Amino acid sequence: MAVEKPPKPTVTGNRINGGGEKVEEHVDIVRDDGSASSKLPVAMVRQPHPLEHSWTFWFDNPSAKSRQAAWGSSIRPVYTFATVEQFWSVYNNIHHPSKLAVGADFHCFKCGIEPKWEDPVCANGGKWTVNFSRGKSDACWLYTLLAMIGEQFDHGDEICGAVVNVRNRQEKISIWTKNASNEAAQLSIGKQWKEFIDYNDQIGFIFHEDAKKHDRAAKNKYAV
Ligand code: MGP
Repeated sequence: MAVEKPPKPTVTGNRINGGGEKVEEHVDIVRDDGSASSKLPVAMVRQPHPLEHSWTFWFDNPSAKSRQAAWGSSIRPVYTFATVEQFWSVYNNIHHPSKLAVGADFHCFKCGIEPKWEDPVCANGGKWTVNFSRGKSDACWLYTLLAMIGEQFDHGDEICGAVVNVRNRQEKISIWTKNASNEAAQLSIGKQWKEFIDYNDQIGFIFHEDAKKHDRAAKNKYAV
């Protein structure tokens, strides 16, 4: 008499069939070093991954800027994202700083905070700035965004957002913070930022209050 064999477990693609029972799709999770993997249900991996905060990209159109009566009247919110997936869907479909027109300002600020000195959350703040020659800031811009939205800063609550200013000969990336007088928090942010973007030269921190009063003559209050 022929004996029926028990169903044999099989792995087909990423569908694990234990033999007869309900099939659940899994994906392999491989460690950084490529070693042993574990498995997570596909449904779990496909869930959107929420960020700690929602963030808004803002763009200032340089052609409108030259005609504008007041600074800031042409800054526009472009897109607000709240998940990792939404971030990449935008980032992968927009120009990076090297491709933006001279004069453009591109901002990524926590949702609800306008990228202006006048915003009440920014009013007592300041900014750290790193300068690059034209076309050289793309990688730093991405690493800065990832560090911010990924909550890598110990004093992340202090951060309003970041901006890249595209100018004739240079691109400047700045991180705007809330309480410029909180020296310890500002120094921590400046030091960590340099590590995240692998930047070794000194960077300076300007209070918005000083920028308002002295424009380009405003002096750094902190340096790291
Ligand atoms: P900027 O564009 O931040 O600096 O500010 P940049 O790139 O060194 O200067 P540019 O002339 O090469 O573009 C330029 C000027 O814009 C400032 O001196 C202010 O007059 C004005 N400005 C900039 N910001 C960020 C603000 C702001 O938040 N509010 C107001 N009212 N004016 C601002």
